[in-house]
Amino acid sequence: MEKTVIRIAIQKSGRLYEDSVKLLKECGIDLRNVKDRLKTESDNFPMEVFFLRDDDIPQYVEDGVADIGIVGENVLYEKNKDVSVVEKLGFGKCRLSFAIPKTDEYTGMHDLAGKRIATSYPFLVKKYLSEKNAVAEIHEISGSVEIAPGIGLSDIVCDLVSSGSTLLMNGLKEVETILHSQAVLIRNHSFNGEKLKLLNKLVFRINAVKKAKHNKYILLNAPNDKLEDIIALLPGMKSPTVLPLAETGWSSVHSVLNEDVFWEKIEKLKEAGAQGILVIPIEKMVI
Ligand code: PRT
Ligand code: ZN
Repeated sequence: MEKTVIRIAIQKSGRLYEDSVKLLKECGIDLRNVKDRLKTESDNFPMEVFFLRDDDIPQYVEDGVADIGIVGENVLYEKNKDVSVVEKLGFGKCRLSFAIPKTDEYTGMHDLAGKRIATSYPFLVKKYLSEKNAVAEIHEISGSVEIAPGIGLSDIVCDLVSSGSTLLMNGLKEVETILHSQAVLIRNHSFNGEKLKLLNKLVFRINAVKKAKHNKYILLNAPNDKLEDIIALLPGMKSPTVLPLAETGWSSVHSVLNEDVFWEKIEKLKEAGAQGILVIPIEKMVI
């Protein structure tokens, strides 16, 4: 019987490529000979990897040429293919926004009425305009959208923004966001059985990697008379680990802290008498 493999489509080169390969690696999936290949496989996980243009990934996954794929939500929703999102991946973050010349005034969507909008996302722009009952002329262009107003091709652009410096350099300002986007794992609808088990295995590993990134391992020394206050500040995975130090009257406390509350907790721990605080990144976290 042929061995079941799961086929994943990722971007061949570009902004999502490195993070996609890194995520697979962090999930313990080593890829053979990645450079300049259209397709490769893993030696230690039943997976084949196709390297494609990001725009083609939703179609390949819908057709079942690939079982799963990693793509930006911006591309996924623009292509509007029949696939589902399995997991948000936390990288490739950006937003799709309208931008206008920086000297123009903007009071709301009605200011866009009757204007010419240059974009690589005609489907999403059209949908947004119709939701807002606004009518404008859409000019689809495939790249360098931000130069369109400067050369008289359009009045407005709708393009991806991350730092905002591209807009700034082209004399534009962001006025309204229509989509917040990040890379997502998508899947074809129609597989199950062994292949679904492989997908679940991958998702389990992705979650362990994601959780680890949001948490830090913390070690600290505490005088025993302050132990109670310090432990109250620390959640741990169940509860903190407390070990006696060689020096009498002192203990070592180990715990896991979420990065959202990290700095605030560190300050409180110091105030409560903690010393020698060490913070260590966690590689994987399975609860
Ligand atoms: O060749 P292929 O078709 O695969 O790649 P591509 O050129 O279409 O895409 P690529 O590699 O540029 O981007 C892949 C994905 O990365 C996008 O679909 C988004 O999901 C995500 N992403 C995240 C971004 C950005 N951030 C981003 N800033 N994609 C593009 N940009 C561009 C934007 O278009 C604009 O030109 O960066 C510029 C703005 O950046 P700031 O930082 O100046 O605001
Ligand atoms: Zn593309």
